[in-house]
Amino acid sequence: MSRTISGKEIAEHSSRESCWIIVHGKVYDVTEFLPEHPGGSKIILKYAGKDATAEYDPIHPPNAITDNLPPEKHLGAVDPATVTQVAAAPTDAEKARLTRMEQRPPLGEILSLHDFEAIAREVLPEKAWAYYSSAADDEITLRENHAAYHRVWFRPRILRSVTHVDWSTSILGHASKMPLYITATALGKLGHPDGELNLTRAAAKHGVIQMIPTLASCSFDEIVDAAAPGQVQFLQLYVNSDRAITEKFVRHAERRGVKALFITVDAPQLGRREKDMRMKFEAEDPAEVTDNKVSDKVDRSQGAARAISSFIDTGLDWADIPWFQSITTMPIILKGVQCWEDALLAYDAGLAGVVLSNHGGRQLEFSRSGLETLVEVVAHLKEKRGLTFPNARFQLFVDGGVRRATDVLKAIALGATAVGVGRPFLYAFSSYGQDGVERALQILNDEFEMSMRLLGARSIAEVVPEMVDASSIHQHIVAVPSDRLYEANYETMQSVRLREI
Ligand code: 173
Repeated sequence: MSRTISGKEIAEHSSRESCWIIVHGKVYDVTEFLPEHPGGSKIILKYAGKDATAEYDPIHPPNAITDNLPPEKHLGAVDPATVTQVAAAPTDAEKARLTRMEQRPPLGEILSLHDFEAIAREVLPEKAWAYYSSAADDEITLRENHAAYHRVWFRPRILRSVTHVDWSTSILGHASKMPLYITATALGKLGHPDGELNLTRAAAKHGVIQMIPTLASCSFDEIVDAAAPGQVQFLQLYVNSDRAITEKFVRHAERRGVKALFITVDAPQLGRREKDMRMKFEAEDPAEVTDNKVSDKVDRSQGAARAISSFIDTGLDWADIPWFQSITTMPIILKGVQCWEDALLAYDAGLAGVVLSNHGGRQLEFSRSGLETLVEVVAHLKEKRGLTFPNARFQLFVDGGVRRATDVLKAIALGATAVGVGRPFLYAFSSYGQDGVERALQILNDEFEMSMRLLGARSIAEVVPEMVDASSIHQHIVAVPSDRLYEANYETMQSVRLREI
């Protein structure tokens, strides 16, 4: 029974006892849903009796509210004549940000993936930058992910007639123009209104594969619908404690043509990302924050990510693997393996591969880089099972810290089938939309052409272990030369800010 409801009536329902909110012009009674909201009730109560659309959009797929609330809680449409749109006046900081956005350099001046990161830091909304760039604890693993690539050096070959070089490859049996894929990252709309669709569209144009995140801002179906005919997409899966939800999602994904299932296994609980956590804390009601007594109630554990991660099953276990194999025929890959022992278990369980990853340094601090793990996995799987890599039956992937085609080629030489790239594409679309992602892919493409020639490799098959010296890979303390990521992009960790009085 849909009716038109006045802003005045909605505003009367602004408490825990009766809580209505407006999302996209529709009015919902969320009173009973408050305790169930994965992000906690407090954030909803902040918008009780008001329009919550702007807060809702980046964090939820469009159908989240309609799927979760029973139809009788869908009260009707708001009468637009009765609500004065009190668009909050932009703060000075926001005005300055919008000016910086206007001042972005033209895309043609962007020469490397580092450049996107430097620009993103200037132009992203504060919350988006905090969420995307943050990593666990002291962000040592975040830095190590990139630094590990500095410890592998090339042994190029010469006089090999490199007029024609081809860096295309096959990932889990699917053609890819480059030995990399766009890996899953959550909450794309924090950075850009089109969110993950920027990635889908750019991936189609450049013939690379996108891994769809469980926690995308766009709905799964929107992302699949945006794909070009024949475009290959993989799915990253966070396993829900309610296995019926996971089963439905996986079956649906397979029906919709997704080609592989990457189960995230390194995030039973989210790491402490203090940059993200502080952001949320600072965004709380100032009255709560400034009153020391009340401030104890402020939940500091809730960054953008932690707020929506409570559904993830902490009980996930090796014993669950056969169940996944029973509900899908998609190849299954574990994402977040960090030692050879687990890679071996994955192989023995009949899985299609592993992503050697520490989740972009966002989970366990002092996890080693995927690149370092790759070296030990290749050695031990050879010793224990006689496997050689790359291997079509059991594929190794690496992600974290990749910024250059040379980084990718090092991982390929050491046995990876392909490498995942995440943040650089987030920074590219947050700063320039789809065009930014296309530019990033073009830059990588140009870097591949040059690097293959200089390496003396005419095809990916010719990028062999002998082309790299990885003898220092396990050396964690090395003299690192000056590095733009350290000096230009990374901030020092924020410390406590004194209150203004
Ligand atoms: O790294 C992340 O931020 C992430 O994977 C995540 C997990 C749960 C909710 C949102 C993001």
